[in-house]
Amino acid sequence: MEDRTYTADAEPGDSVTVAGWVHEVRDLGGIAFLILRDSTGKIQVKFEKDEMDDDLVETGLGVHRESVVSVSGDVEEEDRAPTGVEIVPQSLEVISEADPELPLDPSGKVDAELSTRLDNRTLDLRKDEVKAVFEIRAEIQRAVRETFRTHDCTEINTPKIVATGTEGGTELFPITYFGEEAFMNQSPQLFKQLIAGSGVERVFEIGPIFRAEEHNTPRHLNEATSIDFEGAFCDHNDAMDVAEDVVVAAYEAVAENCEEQLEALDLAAEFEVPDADFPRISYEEAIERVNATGALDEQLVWGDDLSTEAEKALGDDVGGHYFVTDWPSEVKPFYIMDHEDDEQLSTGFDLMHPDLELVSGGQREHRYDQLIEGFEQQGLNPDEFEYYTKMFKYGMPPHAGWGMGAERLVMTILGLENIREAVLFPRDRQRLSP
Ligand code: AMO
Repeated sequence: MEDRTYTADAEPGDSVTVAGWVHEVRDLGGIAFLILRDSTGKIQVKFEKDEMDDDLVETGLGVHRESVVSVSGDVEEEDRAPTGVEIVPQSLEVISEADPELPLDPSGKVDAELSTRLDNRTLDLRKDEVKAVFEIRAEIQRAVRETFRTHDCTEINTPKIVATGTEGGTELFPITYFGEEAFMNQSPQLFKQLIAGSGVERVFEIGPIFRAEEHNTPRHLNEATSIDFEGAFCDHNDAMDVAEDVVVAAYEAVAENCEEQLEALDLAAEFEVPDADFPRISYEEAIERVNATGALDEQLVWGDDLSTEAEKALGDDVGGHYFVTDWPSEVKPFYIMDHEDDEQLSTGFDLMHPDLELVSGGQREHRYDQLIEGFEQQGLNPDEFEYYTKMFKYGMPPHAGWGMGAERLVMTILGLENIREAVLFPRDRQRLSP
């Protein structure tokens, strides 16, 4: 829109045209106010009924909340106005009139259920504290990208329609691809490895992953955003160092650049950047610590995966961010390498905060014969993965990497109770639109 001024830039003495949404109309009798909101803030428009054109007053005060209007007028200093300035209007145009019956109250005075909010995301995002989550998410993604660059990583984009899954056959969404069965990709896992082995060496991707999870929980989505790292000539310890850097950089960026958003979320006073050097606890120690808490009915034994209850007990015991390392080989996927001196132990690791899994990764099996063996041990047919395995015959360096859920990162940074709060349009068991 030509010659439009953002409300935050309106200075006393200026003649401006502002445009945005009608936040509120307050009629006090002889004087009335229309509060106009745009992406930069709010401004008060003053109507002195006796001194103004009747049509202008009638249009300005008759307009429904959340209608889109533009107002032209003079900006004046006014100490009593919420932002210290107000506009004395000369003209007002109703660009898009809103229905007086709103499905939710964007002023936030009336609470709405999460499902109502998600059904009406456009209106929901008009609330400062909701908009703040997505502005922070954008800042986190910016900081993550920049941190990867400091680690010499190249950003890549890999296919989301694939012929095979990698993270266990039960969680795949099948689709029809020109008459043949295909799947939505669960992870860029195999592609990022193929690129790390190409000579590009260090790569990252921020993109969608699709999981046909049976769970309908506050921590699972059926479409999530995965932040993936893969580095040639890296081992699992190097990969953990990169994960730690990315997480700390995300917190730092929020602390430095999102003060206003933290205020809107009422988090400004308590927000803390975690110290790097997250503890690295072995799986063996983790199960001993869980057992020692006495929180579980049955003691964990070597080889058990950590259940939600076990993760909760461990999170309560350790607190903050910590890695669980040296998992039993059998609970980790075929592409994770075992320790050289102990085949029962893998180089796989998870990063937890404090009972939510944020990251999983490890060093990869880059030796062709061992890789094929791994497929067979996991009951997978290596022939179906020939496009992947054959590249291990042409010079594959040792490499390591990880995947981090972007929504889980936002969720833990902001202490959100439900992962859906961190997604504009979540996909879950009940929700396929909007
Ligand atoms: P994994 O399956 O553990 O590992 O996924 C990595 C991270 O992605 C996030 N995540 C999810 N977030 C929300 N909803 C889901 N349904 C969901 N599933 C996963 C979690 C999890 O820690 N290929 C490996 C990674 C690697 O080794 O590089 C993988 O996908 O935060």
